[in-house]
Amino acid sequence: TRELLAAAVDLGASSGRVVLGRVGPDRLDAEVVHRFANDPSRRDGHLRWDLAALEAGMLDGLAAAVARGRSAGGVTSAGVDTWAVDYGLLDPGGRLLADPVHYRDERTAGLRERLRPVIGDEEWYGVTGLQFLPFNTAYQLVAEEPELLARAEHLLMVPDLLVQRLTGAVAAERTNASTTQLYDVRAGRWSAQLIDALGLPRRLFPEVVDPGSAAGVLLPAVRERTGDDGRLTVHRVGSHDTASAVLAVPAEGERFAYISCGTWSLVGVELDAPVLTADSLAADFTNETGVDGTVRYLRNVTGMWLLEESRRQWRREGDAPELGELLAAAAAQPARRSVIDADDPSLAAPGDVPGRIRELCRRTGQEVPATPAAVVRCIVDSLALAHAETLADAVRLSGREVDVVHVVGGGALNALLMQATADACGLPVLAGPAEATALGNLLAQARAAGVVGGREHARELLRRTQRLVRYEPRDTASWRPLTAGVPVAG
Ligand code: LRH
Repeated sequence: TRELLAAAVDLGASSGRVVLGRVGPDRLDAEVVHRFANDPSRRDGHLRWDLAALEAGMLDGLAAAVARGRSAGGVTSAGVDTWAVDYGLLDPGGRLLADPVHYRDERTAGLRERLRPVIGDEEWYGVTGLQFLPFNTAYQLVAEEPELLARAEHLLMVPDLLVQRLTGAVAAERTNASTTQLYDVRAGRWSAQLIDALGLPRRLFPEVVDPGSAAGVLLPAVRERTGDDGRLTVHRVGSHDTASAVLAVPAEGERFAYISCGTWSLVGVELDAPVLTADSLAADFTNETGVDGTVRYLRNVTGMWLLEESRRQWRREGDAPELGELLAAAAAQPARRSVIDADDPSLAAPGDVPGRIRELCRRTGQEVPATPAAVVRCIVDSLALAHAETLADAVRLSGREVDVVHVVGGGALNALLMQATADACGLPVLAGPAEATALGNLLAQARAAGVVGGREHARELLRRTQRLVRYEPRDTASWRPLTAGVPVAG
């Protein structure tokens, strides 16, 4: 039988990994061969990603994958996925003009309101179907330094930038282009109308290409650095990490919801066509493009960011409990003592998240969590509630009925959060795989190689090969009153 040996480069907001995958008609094995930190920092007035460091991590990882794969027949394919929305600008020689600015930078503050008279909400939503996240690419471009825009020949999203470093190819992978708020979701191309309305140069936006297409072989210098002998081809995958994650949801049929639970919790359903109704706009649901042109109908919930950033704060304060320890201590705390709006804007920027959570509890007249364990309990309960409310909205707005909630991503390993989510949703949760983004990345490559068939086949393969944990809803009734009465900050 045919098998594919492929590398998935998968970058998250706080770390990156390169996974060596072996995919065949009856197997899907993935091994992390390299992990590296992703440490954005403030430079030249903005919070920025360090692209050179990410590129170095990617190259080290590819070298490790190539070395490891040599005895097994050789790595013949690679793909790159990262978070969405962020981009870099290239000069006509293909050089990066500045490190990409992080979506959590404050440069887009207030832009949604300022741009309303230029492009109305209905018009914008009608074309793109995209939720109005404060950091959408369109807002970032309006906030961009005019001098850089004038010098730029092309804009590339972060995964496309990394593919350009590997192959020299310049193109916009479709799933990630759909997160820019400049992409026409029904026509399946850049919206010249929106680009012109914002006064952006049309030349910036390269050809849109599909997951599964070949980007090219490695540049000579990259070949040398990674040890590839010329056999490896870089393929486009669902380069938006969430597109890759949802491809790797091990669902059967269509009566399912998913939560891609990492730094963000992306909560929704998979549809064939976008929902562009006034109710959907009012609920700020998004219609992102998936692999195969599916629609990810979802809303962003502030996910494990709250836990990640709290732990960074505790480390800064010199008190750094292990994650396992923290969760065990949180499990021993009384449930739902204090529940906050996880999506409160005050929690979005890096900094003292535990302090801000305490402030929200104080403002809403709830018990103020005094210890890290109590803060973590508050985070878990608040996320479970946000999961349930968003899921109910997704079902109501799309008309899609669901029997099960699939949770993929690192959060699937958090048993406390999974049980609370099952309880709050009143539905069984099927948790796993945790490495869904990397697996979805590999599966898109396996399809390009003809080793895996359609989406159904990919998911069936996942069900056969991945270990899933089932959480039955237990303590559902006590969530109901809270759902109606959760104190809204303000
Ligand atoms: C998750 C994610 C999400 C986007 C956000 C910027 O990693 O890609 O889908 O909304 O990051």
